[in-house]
Amino acid sequence: MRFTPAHLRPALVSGFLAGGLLFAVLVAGFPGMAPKAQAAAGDVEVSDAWVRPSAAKTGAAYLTLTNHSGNADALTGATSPAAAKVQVHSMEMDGTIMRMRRLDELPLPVGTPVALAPGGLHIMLIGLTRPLKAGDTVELHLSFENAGSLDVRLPVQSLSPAAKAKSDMHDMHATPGADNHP
Ligand SMILES: [Cu+2]
Repeated sequence: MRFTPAHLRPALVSGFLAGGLLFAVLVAGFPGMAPKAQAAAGDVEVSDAWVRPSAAKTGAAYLTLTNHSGNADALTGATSPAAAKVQVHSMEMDGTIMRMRRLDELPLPVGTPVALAPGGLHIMLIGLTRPLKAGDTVELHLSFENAGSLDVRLPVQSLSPAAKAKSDMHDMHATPGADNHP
């Protein structure tokens, strides 16, 4: 699935792929914000986006970025109303110690999904303006070297979208009519 500015709507968009594979993509523009003029913003696809609940001063956001343009691109920055600072971090073993490192930019090769997921690359939300509770949403403004910028809205949840979809299927099975989607 590809999101171009024309597809960016203020409402939360959930896409479900049939055929046994259930996957949800949550992408949205900020309400009240006019669509951006950068036509190239649609060249970067955002999927599997979510934020872990956090009652601490920092939090972590995860998403997968796929560059559908014909040129190499890079995530060069991010901001969020939910945090004072937003940084892209990598996690690497340094001897026996796991260290987080700040990346100035995250390269996005053509056509290769770059996954930011627990245990590896992540978006660090530093100086949270409020605790992140399951069911909340976090807005992220992503800036790319070539593709302009993109506003996405991430659900706060304790499981990855893939794991949550599985869990929701079980929940729906247990309680008919339950709707866990916002
Ligand atoms: Cu980090």
